[in-house]
Order: sequence, then structure tokens, then C-alpha cells
Amino acid sequence: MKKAEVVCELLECGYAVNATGAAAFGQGSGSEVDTKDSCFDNVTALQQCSIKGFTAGTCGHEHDAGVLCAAQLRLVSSLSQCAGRVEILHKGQWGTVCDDEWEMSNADVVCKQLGCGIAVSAPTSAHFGKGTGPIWLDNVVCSGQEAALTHCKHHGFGEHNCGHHEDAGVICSGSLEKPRISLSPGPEVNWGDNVEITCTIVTEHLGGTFVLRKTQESTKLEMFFEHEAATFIFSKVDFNHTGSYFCEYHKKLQDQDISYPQGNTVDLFVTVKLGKPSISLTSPQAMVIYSPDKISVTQGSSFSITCSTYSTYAEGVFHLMWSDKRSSETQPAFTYFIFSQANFDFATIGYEHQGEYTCVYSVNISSLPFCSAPSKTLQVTVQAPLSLTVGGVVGGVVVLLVVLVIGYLVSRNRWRAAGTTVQFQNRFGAAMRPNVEDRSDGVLDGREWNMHSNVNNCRTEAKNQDGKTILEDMDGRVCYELEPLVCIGPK
Ligand SMILES: [Ca+2]
Ligand SMILES: [Ca+2]
Repeated sequence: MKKAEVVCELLECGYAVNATGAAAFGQGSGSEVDTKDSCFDNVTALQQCSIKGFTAGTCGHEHDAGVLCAAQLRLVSSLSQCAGRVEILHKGQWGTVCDDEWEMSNADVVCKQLGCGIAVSAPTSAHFGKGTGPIWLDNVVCSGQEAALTHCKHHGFGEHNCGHHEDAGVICSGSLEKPRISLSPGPEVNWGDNVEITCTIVTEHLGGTFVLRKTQESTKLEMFFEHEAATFIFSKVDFNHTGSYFCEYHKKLQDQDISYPQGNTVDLFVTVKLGKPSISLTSPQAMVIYSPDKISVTQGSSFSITCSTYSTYAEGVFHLMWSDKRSSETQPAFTYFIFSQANFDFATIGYEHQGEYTCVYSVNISSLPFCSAPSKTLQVTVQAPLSLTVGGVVGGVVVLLVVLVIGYLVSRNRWRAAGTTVQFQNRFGAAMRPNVEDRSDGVLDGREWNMHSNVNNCRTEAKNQDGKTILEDMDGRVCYELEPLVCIGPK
């Protein structure tokens, strides 16, 4: 190849595309010569060897050497090296190519020669602007198989009847960037959410058609857009929207449809995310509300466990899971706006009710069941009634004392609680104020809302070790007048 380069250079035929042996261009006739390797060091050396005369060779014409040269090409006046006005170097001077008979097959040869893939367009009429200097080629006719543009048929260098307003250009596939795709709010979305898929293109040829396709499906969404990005909006997605998507971009240019390379795919996954429900315990008889981790309940008393959650998915059911018996009970949820709850009543508590309880919220969407993670665990232990452990008169005295103490506490709280903020809610959901901004984490433990009330006789707030406000449990104060009540939890 190095020897071929020197030959092409000497003949001012551009660069060497190929060096062949074995009479690839046919056998010659007449005398043959041997040449020293040093003759091909450079053009000057080859000229000097030629002047001195070569020594006669004995190879035979079947070994005749051949060289394939090609004029150097470049594409100018575009942002990409693989698109632009075609310019050709001949006798040390860059010139243009006339658009007469300028076809896709010509453009294909140019793109291949430059390592720019295949042609997507063969623009004419100085699409990339008028060149300057000589018009080197005219009426170029390529089959598309040629290795270089100068191997196509043409009238010869500098032979033309053109002006620079006829300068030919090419757009090769190597110049086209594939469109990019992005998903909002993200690849995993909730059933019923709105989703935006944006296709973005980097190109000099704006004003094309964006196409959004889903893999393995023939359906497509199309949008003509003058700008570099187009957004496709899916409102209220369902499970059918789950899948892989990709963008395409097409642009008509001088009656040729340029198809940009297919973009990468992104996956959209539609799911149902349910927040962790809250669990709390209500004793209707004693009218005490609390939501502890553990609770000790007197045998024979009654209470109810309340499961609650915030969810945009209404009309679900709550399951009260009972670990000790590995069983569960199910209640339909009562829903107000995005708040849902259900009560599980235990009329007469017995030792068989001891164990750990958790709440799970469940909804059916498109005939598919979805469950939340279980709530925190509520551990219930059952203790003997006071009268069985402390007999007769002593018990009566203790009960009397307890009643007196409670009476004192209540009267004190009545006075103290007047006009204070109270964090509970009646069961019918009036005046709820859900904190919509703060439910993004899906974990709704009752912190997100509270209710302001001037109802008297209810517990006031207390601070836990972290300084957070909590509601006091059974050991604290008692609530008499509001019934039914549901504990909403700490503020
Ligand atoms: Ca023309
Ligand atoms: Ca012509």
C-alpha cells in the first residue's frame, strides 16, 4: 500500500484505495521491470529511479502490479462531518461537484468512501450553500458499488456546464443522531397517574415528525413538531401502558424522507403502590383511645381495632392479620376523600384474643389484587379482671380510689383542655385536612393530618423522648364525652 500511495501521489490521482497484484487490471505487454524498494520511498525517489531507468524483470505479466487511487473528498458547511456540500481535491485544489444526475447511488458512494454509513439524502441545488473554486466533476453516474466517487462515470476533471448554485451535497446516516427519550415522573408510576414521554432530537433539520412506538406493538403515536422535542402525554395510565417505548424521527427534505436511527428504549412500569396503614385500638366502653405498641386488656371487656390509611385507591378492604392464630378478618373500608378506615370490634375479649395484630390495606384494580405492607404490630395481652385478683372489700376500695382519682384527673383536664388543640377525629370524618404534599413517600402513619377542635374533656398532648408530641395512653388521661372516637395519632 505504501508503494501504491507513492504512485497515486506521483500521478496526482489522490490517495491509494487499493494495491493489487496478479494482474488484477489485466496483463500488460512489452518489457517488464524490477524496481528496488527504495524507489518507492517517496515521489522524488520514484522520479529519480524512472530517470535512471529500471532493470529488466523476469516475473511474467501474470504478476503485473496495480494501484487503485481515489481523489480525496470532504463534506463542508454542516455541523457533522458526515453531511454537507461535497468537495473533491484535485491537483492540490478543492472543488465542488455539480448536481446534474446527482442521485442517491452517488451519495451512497460518497458516504461509504468517507466511512459515514449509508446515504439518507442526496440534496441538490447548493443545499449546503454555494462553494468556491473549480467545479471538478459533472454528470457523475454511480452504480452505488464504487469504492470512490472518482471511480463513477463522469466527464473528466474540470469538464462541466454548471454553476456553484448547482453544488451537490449528501446527508449520510453517520450524521444523524438517534432521538433521545425521557419519562416523567419516572419509569415506575402509579396506576391512574399522568405520564409524559418526551422525544428529543439533535439535528439541523428541525420541523419533522416525532413518532413514539411501543416495542412489539404496531400502534404508534405521531406528532409533527417544529422544535427539537415533542412530548406525548398519557393521562390516567393503566396496566396496558406498561412496556418498552422508543422514539423515531422523520424529516422530509427535497422530497426525500430522512429516517433518523431508531432511539433507545425506556421501560414504563405501571403499578399500584399502597402506603403502610396505621393501627390503633379503641375501647368503646371505657372510651379510651390509644395506639400503643403493646396493650394489656382486661378479660371480658370490649374494644375495637381501627385500621386506617391514606390512599388514592378507594373502596378497598382492610385485613386485620392475627399472627398467633395465623388468621385474618376482613372489613370493607369506609372512605372519605383519600382517607380510608375500618373497625374490627371485639365484643367480649378473652384469652384467645391475645396476640400480635397488624393491618393490611388491599384494593382490586383491573381485577388484580394489591396489598399494602403491614402496619406496625399491636401486641395485645389479656389480663384477669381486677375483682378476681384482688378480693372483695379490698378490691372495692381500690376501685373506689381509682374512680376518685380518675374523677379528679378528668375535672382537672376539663379545665385544662378548654380551647386546646386536640388530635383526634370522629369516625365520620368531618373536617379532615389531609396533607396532600406530604404523602409522596406513601407511608402514612397518621402524622399527615390533624383536626382542630374545641371539644373538652380530651387528652392533651405530651412529649416523648424525641421531643415529638404524642398522645398519652391508658396511663394518662381519659376522654369521656366523644364517642365514637378514633385516634389520629401524634401531630
Ligand atoms: Ca443542475
Ligand atoms: Ca452537466
